[in-house]
Amino acid sequence: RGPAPRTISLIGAPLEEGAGGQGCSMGPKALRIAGIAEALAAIGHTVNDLGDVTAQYNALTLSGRAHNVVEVTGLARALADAGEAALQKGTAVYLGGDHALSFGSVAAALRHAERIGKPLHVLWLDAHADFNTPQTSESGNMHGMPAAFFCGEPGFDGMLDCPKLPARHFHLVGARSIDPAEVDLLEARGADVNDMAEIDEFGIGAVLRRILSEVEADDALLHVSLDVDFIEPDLAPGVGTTVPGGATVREAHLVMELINRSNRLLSLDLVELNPFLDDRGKSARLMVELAASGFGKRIFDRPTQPA
Ligand code: 4U7
Ligand code: MN
Ligand code: MN
Ligand code: MN
Repeated sequence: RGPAPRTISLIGAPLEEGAGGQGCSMGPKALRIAGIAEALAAIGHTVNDLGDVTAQYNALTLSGRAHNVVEVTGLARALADAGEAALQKGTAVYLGGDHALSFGSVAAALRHAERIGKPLHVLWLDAHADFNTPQTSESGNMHGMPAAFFCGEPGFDGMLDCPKLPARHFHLVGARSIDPAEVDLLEARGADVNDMAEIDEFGIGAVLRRILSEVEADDALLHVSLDVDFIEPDLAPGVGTTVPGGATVREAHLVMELINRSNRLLSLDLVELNPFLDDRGKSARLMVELAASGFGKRIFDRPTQPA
């Protein structure tokens, strides 16, 4: 007996202009080769792969430091529209692409939640907070900015339209590399920051149960954003921004299994996979396994590896 069947749309977002180096544009293809559609279908879900979105570029400049704002905005707008349409039919899984695609995927979730009159919470599984603005960013890389955007920080005028997420609905888990300006902003706005020390102290299950109980109490929908660098670099090397001290395979699985049990998942980002840096598809396959756990694949369904 599996989970209740869902209609899941896979939407490729081959964005790499938000990251500091190239390679994330190959992420959607690598996730498809690693079997994302097959893994979700095997659980009993109906899976429609909508292919990759096509960006429409328009002139735009932001003041401060923000590289490739035209490319990021073009992709994010197309993704927000495609995602919004997909959410009317069920669940969306975004195949990244660097983390700047979440400007679009979270915009879609916020528009959908507003339309059906429910609050949204966002679970951000990441070594980083991605809470910089063009004014605070040292790197200018827009994959470090989406959370500041959708929580309503200034500096993103003209990019795309969506309702704002209250910062207390932004739940960061796995953090271990936050810039000083981000620390101040997160604190000032009341975001829910759960760093690796808290995971070590209380266990990731306790942290997730507390977050999911807040989602339940709000009768809210949940968008989950999974950055490859949430995981320990040796276990998931296919990412450009590794930080030691990440989640283990079992911790990451438990998070996804608890998300499945919560039955609140609206949409999921699989982001920052850089196949150019990966070790024989290892990180791509792990991301697919984690996504499957989020949609009800059970722990005793795992294959035994041949010697
Ligand atoms: B990722 C950084 F300075 N904070 O803004 C920045 F440390 O999507 C990193 O989480 C951002 O991988 C990392 O450039 C973005 C840096
Ligand atoms: Mn990130
Ligand atoms: Mn990160
Ligand atoms: Mn990264």
